[in-house]
Amino acid sequence: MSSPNSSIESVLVENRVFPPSDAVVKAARISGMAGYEALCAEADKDFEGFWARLARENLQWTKPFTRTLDESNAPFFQWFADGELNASANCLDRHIGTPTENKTAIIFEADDGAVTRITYKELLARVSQFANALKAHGVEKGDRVLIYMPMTIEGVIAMQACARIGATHSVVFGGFSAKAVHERVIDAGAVAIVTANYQMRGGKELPLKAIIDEALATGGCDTLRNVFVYERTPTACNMVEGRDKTFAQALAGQSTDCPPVAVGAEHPLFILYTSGSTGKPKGVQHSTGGYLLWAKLTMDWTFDLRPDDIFWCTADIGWITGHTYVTYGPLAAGATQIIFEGIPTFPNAGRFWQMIERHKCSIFYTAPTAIRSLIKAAEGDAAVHPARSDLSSLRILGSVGEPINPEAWMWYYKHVGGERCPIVDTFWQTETGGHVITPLPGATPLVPGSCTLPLPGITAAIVDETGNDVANGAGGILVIKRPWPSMIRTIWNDPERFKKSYFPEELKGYYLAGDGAVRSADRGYFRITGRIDDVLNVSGHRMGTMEIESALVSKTDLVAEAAVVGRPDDLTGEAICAFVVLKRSRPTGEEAKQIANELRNWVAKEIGPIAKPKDIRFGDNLPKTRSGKIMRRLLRSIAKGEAITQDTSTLENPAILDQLSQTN
Ligand code: 6R9
Repeated sequence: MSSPNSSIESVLVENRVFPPSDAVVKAARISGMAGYEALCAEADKDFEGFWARLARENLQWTKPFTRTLDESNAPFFQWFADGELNASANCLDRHIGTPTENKTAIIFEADDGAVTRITYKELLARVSQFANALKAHGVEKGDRVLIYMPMTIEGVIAMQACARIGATHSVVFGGFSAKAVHERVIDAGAVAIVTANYQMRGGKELPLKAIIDEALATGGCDTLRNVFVYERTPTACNMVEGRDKTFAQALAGQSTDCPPVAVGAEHPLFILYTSGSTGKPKGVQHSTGGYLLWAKLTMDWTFDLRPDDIFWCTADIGWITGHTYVTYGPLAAGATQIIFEGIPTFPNAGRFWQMIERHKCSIFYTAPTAIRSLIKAAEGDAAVHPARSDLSSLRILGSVGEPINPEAWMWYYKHVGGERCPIVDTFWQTETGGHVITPLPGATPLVPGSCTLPLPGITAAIVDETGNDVANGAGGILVIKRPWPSMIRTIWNDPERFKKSYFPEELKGYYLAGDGAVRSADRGYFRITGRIDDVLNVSGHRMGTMEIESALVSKTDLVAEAAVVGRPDDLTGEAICAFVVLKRSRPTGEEAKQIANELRNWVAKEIGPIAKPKDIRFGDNLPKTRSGKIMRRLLRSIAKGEAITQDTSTLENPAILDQLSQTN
């Protein structure tokens, strides 16, 4: 863990404050700071009673729980453990027999603009039918199913169908490589894969099934029996006899009625792989009860959801944001939501704004990186400026994935929200399951660039390296002191790594988020200053530096050694910069460019295109201490183009710094 203070150099003083209007406060579910404080006080006074009340009010239990929190095997906390429920029943069946049953659950807009709508009742029928297809192919409660799907209604159906029969899904983002899929099939011990022949993005037809074929051809996937292929486009794909079935084949003759399987509250609803500070991605395991409670509750709290809202979270189901705020939260809350297959810049960079107008979106939730790229596009071309679209349906805006810089915040507030819509800057992680630090739209005065205050019951704090609280205004390590219902339960197959990564002994048993943060001196508001471990955040996507390094050095014919660091980037937040020592002499000029390209493509093949380094620099060696440790702090300075001011006296080979400063 590097010193959090290094990332707090740019402490900005932000004086602008945007309190919610009286009308917004009055209409809100959690109304004003008094409403927020009342919930915090309730959690303070009776922590378990607070969560028990909310779990009873927000979820339908087939067997009520009698015990709220079990801390006896900390940090493997258990919530509502003797209760039973089904997540899919809590998202779908609960609405049947209520006016919501005929409400539109999903408005799907395809890449080419075609729109499909599906009601709750229809969605339940389709989820049930697919669940029956899974069962007919031997998928059982407790089995793992890997999902590699485009953003479609069928992606949500696949996830919900797994939940319905108690199978644990593991969604892999459609941009990940065959190698990444292969590793995840093996680590999760998946018995089935749900995929599509192709996906449509920006007018292009991109293969998905071919990547699955490549992954499975690698061998070693002994648990895998079936591959289900949704035919997204009419183009044929390779089908393996006995193993592969199209959706049409699998669904033929299956009933649209499938009773949900009750599972214990701690039953793993899903595993989602995310990057950590070692080369191997971590399978973050989430529960059913606590996770679902959070998904539902934060729809109500953070988004102040109302029955007539049209909710749109632009995240892909391959990320945690797509799990909680596409597949589970909106459905559990009975919302109408928009799902978009394509990309924000096709057919032009006004697509998001045009879609908000077209579907009368009222709550819009996206990532700073998307906002920044759309600002750039709008500034260059008035035709794609949000002012060209009628955005009056909007009432709340959200941001997630990385810190939002105050300039982007102000633009979002002004040009998208018409200075009328609160922005909820939601801080959370794959591991937290849902929002943990965020403004509440009808309560919290907003400060650009700050995620403001923890949700009620979330004991977020900033501490030093020994776990002691630091004063407001001083930077430190972000922790959460007490467990909460939707927290990560373990790392699949690696409980030791779970303990070490998230509950290091020196931090008194607190949950370590892995981010640095600072609280403002006046309001005590949190501002996230970035990761303090070897995790990068590029366009809101998490990537481990070690993961990229391992990919580079796995090109054994060429690469001897590699070190990867992040550097700030105006558009993507952070950019990946790789320093590489080749097994041959150091290339320069055209040759260096060519090899750099070859290595970029190699990384895309090993991990996925999102992991491609932006800069690759070659050296005869890397800057190392006499004991052989790579001095990453120096590399970070070089990547930023800064003059080296650090002490280089322990450096074995100072001449190397000049070499590495040269770009290709
Ligand atoms: C939900 C999600 C988690 C990391 C997290 C932090 C960064 C997310 C943020 C934010 C500042 C916000 N992050 N939201 N930083 N402000 N509102 O993104 O999960 O992919 O696991 O990433 O993203 O660094 O630790 P995940």
